[in-house]
Amino acid sequence: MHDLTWWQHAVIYEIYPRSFQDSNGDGIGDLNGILRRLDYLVLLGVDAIWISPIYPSPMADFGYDVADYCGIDPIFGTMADFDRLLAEAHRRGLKVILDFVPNHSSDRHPWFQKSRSSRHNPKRDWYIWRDQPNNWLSHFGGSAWEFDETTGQYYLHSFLKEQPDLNWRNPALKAAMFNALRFWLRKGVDGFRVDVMWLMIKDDQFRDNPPNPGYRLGQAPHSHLLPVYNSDRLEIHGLVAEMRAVVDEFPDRVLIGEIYLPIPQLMTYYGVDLRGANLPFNFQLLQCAWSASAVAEVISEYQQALPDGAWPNWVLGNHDNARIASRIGARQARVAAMLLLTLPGTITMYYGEELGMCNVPIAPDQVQDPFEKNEPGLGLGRDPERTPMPWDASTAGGFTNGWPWLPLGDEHEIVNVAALERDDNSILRLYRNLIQLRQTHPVLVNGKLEGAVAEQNVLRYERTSDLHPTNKDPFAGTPALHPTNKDPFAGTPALHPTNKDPFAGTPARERLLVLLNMAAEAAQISVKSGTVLISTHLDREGTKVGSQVKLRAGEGLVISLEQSSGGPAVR
Ligand code: TEU
Ligand code: CA
Repeated sequence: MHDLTWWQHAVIYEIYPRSFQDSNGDGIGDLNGILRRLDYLVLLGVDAIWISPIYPSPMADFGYDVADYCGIDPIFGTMADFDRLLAEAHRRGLKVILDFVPNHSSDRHPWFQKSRSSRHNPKRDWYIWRDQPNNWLSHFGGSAWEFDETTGQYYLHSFLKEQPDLNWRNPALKAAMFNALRFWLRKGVDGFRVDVMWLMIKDDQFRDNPPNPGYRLGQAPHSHLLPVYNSDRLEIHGLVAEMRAVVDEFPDRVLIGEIYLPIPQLMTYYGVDLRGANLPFNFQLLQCAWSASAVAEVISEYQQALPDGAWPNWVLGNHDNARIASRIGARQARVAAMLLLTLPGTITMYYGEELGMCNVPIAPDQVQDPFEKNEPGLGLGRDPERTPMPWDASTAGGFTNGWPWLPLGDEHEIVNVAALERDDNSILRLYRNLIQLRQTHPVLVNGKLEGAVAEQNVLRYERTSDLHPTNKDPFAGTPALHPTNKDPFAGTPALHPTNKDPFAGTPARERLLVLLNMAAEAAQISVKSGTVLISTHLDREGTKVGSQVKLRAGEGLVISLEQSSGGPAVR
């Protein structure tokens, strides 16, 4: 994988900092807590951590309301703590990605304080003020407009009223935000996950949104309208390209966009000539039904829509969505792990997924999430997937010496890091082995994906190294590489002088078959002969399979297929 940039072959691990590890007994996770757990992450095998916002914040939306884009909230620690965490992560070969929240600030941000103070304040236009509201809705319920007495106008807030939207059409605001990016990039931060990238620019005429004929009861209230005029506006792409250019002022950084849009629109965020986001987050697996045919369709659709040269990525969970083990059950969570870690491109996982962690039920008097407080009882609240990481079986799970800000689930007595580390068959072991497999078989990262078909309820695809998924064939026109030759270019005229060999140390041509039984019954599948590299059950490694393979209920296999007769394949 030597010719790939680090983020292309990375497994990114999202840390919700309030819930990962508390170091000072206040019941809230912090930077020194993350520091303490870096070695756990190294052992797990991930390449990068993305930390949800740690900036100074009144915490109306737990950090997604930023009051200073260049600071650290005391709840999480100090700037010195951050610098130490960054250095210690880098020392261990871990990259650090920060969350950037450009669509809105906190209403306590000094910019907004000035903006709301007078219609003539120079910061007035850094936010979006109107004499009259239109019909736009807040994602967290109610109108997206709030009347402000002082100056007698309404300001826009796509989320809480404590999160006024910034006006990205204002050049001074834009410059200030780009300088905030540079502040962190200069420190050595490896990239950003950009919050609600597709919402940053709104219609300049503030036209009303049309009603959504597809709205169904129980859906989030803002789905009453189609977000035609306040999301995914054409001008966003120029802005994303500018943001990318700022990130590209520094070598080897990554720009990731949080974008909830259907595949065709999502793909436009790679930008003209791929100068947009390096990775527009692909949330397909969060949203599709859990059946072999549905997942096969999503994989094919995503692959086909990927622009030439665009790097794919897959996400299995995040702090806004129900945990995968709760969505599909403990057994299928292992299948999901194998799916995730055998798909092409960059992988993002959410803390606790490696434990098969479930949503934790939150009693009404324990609710923290403002979304649940605004729209109670619809099941929209996000506290259940944000509960503390269970490190051991003790009362507070080793997360804190104090009282955890959200409860740990009862199951944490069994489902915790210490217990799963002792169990050779645990999902934690499965995650470690799959991540390792991905590292030792680069074909899983950048090989071609063929198939993606459903046979009964078994999802089947192959990962093959004969063709690069995006660059066509990296070796086209070069002599066949010998599988045992460590340096494929030794003794040959200079080949691809700028490209290192992505498959060095692995056979020249690999064919891995992935079979994922997404049903609760066993299944029998016809295959070519090969050797099992890994089973979700962790008990068949190295066994040979012939013309038929039996998959147990909820079993997934990665099989290394034997090459067709005549020895190593010649391209
Ligand atoms: O979420 C954006 C987003 O789309 C939310 O509306 C999401 O759908 C919601 O959480 C319901 O599931 C981002 C952040 O990830 C989220 O945590 C923030 O609350 C939100 O932006 C505002 O910054
Ligand atoms: Ca703390």
